[in-house]
Amino acid sequence: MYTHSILRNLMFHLLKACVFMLVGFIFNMTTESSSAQDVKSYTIKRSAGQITIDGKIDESSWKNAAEAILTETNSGNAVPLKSTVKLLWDDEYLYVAFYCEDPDAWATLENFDDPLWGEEVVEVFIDPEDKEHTYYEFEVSPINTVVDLFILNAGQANKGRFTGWKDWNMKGFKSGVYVEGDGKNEGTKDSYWTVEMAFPFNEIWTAANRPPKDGEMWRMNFYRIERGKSKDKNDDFYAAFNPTGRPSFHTPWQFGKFYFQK
Ligand SMILES: [Ca+2]
Ligand SMILES: [Ca+2]
Ligand SMILES: [Ca+2]
Repeated sequence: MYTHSILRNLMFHLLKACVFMLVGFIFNMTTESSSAQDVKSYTIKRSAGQITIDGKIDESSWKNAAEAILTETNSGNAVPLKSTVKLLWDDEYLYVAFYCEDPDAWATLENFDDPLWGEEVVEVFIDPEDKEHTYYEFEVSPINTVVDLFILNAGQANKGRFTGWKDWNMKGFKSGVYVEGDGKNEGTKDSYWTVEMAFPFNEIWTAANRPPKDGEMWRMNFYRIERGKSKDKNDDFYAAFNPTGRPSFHTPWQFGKFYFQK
């Protein structure tokens, strides 16, 4: 009898442990998949005519593109300076336009592939496959210096550990910047800077379709780094299309969902 009751107890505890493990597993699966479902989405409309990549967002097509407001990367709270992004596409290019309100835009780095993330910059991360492990990263400064990288990311289970291949360059990428003020020197009184970019679909090698099909979804995120004063980091901010929930841009499981509409 005694042995039986010990066995029964053991079985009961084993069963309880199994149930807890199963519930934990299901809960983890649910929270992981729900994080990808909760990200913001955006519908990319076709451009009606030519987009001139000069940094001026004055083509009539841009007026019909939805304006998405960037918020603080970690928290999703509002940022103190208006920061927005718009997208368009045609058969050849994906077009991106940023607006950055900025009382003092500045930049020192002038060479292609310089480490721009230490200064003021807008950034585009593109993951056409939606597998959350590889993506293209582009950065453009107020003086139109560009760095592009191909990123390999270990994923959410490995806390987004990543490495970047800077020697990868996208052929045919175009960018233009317009500054209402002076984008070079710090301490000058400026109003805003705007950026236009064109990404040739043919060079986005990991995309299933080039150009994308009607209704196709790509994971992407769009960021801005504002550095109030280069010597005083207190008024820096980091803004994102979809907040990443942590102080890092390299969070592909939190990239937004972008739908191409014909
Ligand atoms: Ca333009
Ligand atoms: Ca600034
Ligand atoms: Ca590069």
